[in-house]
Amino acid sequence: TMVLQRVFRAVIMGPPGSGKGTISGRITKTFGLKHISSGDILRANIDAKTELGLLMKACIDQGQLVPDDVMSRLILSDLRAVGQSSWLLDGFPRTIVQAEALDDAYSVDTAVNLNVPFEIIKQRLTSRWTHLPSGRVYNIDFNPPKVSGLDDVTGEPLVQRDDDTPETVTRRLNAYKTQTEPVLEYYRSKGILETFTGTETNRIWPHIEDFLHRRLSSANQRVA
Ligand code: G5P
Ligand code: MG
Repeated sequence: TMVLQRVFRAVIMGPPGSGKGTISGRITKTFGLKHISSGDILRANIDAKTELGLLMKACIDQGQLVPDDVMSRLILSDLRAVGQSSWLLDGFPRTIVQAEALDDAYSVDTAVNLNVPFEIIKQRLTSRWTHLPSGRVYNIDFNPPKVSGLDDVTGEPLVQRDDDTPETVTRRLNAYKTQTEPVLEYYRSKGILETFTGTETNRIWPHIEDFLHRRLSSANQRVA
C-alpha cells in the first residue's frame, strides 16, 4: 500500500454494473483510500430495518434514485466521520444537485469514470452475488466465490440484490442516462474527469492503477 502524505479525495463514476465496487476494492487495497459506497450504506440500512432503510427500499427496488437531500445528508455525515483520511466515493454523486452539495463541502481531486457498454452490463448484474455486510461482489462467470453461495472471507451467505432483475436493471440504466450522465460533464468542465473505456475489468484496472500512481505521487510531491 502506498503511503499518502496528504488527503486525497476521489469519486468513481460509471453505470450500474460497470465495476465500480470491484475496482474500488482494488483501489482501496493498493492505495489505502477509504471506500464509501452509497449503495452499500443504503443496503445496510435496509438490512438493519432502520427507518431510513424501510423508507428507501421501495425506491431502490424500483430502480429509482433516492431523493437528493436524503442521500447528500447521509454521505456528508459519513465523510465528516472519516475526518482527515483519503477517500474514494462510489455511487455518489449521482445527480448535479449531489455533485454541488459535495463541492460545497470538499474539493474533489479526481473523478474516475468507467465507460463500459450497456450491453455488457445486463448480463453481469443478473449473475452477481453480493456479501451484504462488506459489499464484496462475486460473479458466476467472472469471479466466482471459492465455495458456491458463500463469501470467501467470512464464509457468510451471499445474496442476489433485489434490484438486479432484468426489468429493474433497465430502469437503473435509464436513471443513469438521464440523471447521472450530466455529472460527467460537470466534472469534465472542472478538468478532473478521467475516463477509462473497456469491456473487462482486468484490462481497465492496470490503466487506473497507473493513473492513480502518477496522480498520488505528484500530489505527494506538491506537499513535500
Ligand atoms: P449502487 O449500489 O450504487 P449501481 O447501480 O450504481 O448500484 P452496481 O450495480 O453496484 O452499481 P458496480 O458497483 O458498478 O454496480 O459494479 P460491480 O458490482 O463491481 O460489478 C457488477 C458485477 O459484474 C459483479 O458481479 C462483478 O463481479 C462483475 N464483474 C466486474 N467486472 C467484470 C468483468 O470484467 N467481467 C465480468 N464478466 N463480470 C465482471 O446503487 C443502488 C441503488 O441505490 C440507490 C439507487 O436507488 C440505486 O439504484 N442509490 C442512490 N440514489 C440516489 N443517489 C445516490 N447517490 C445513490 N446511490 C445509490
Ligand atoms: Mg456497486
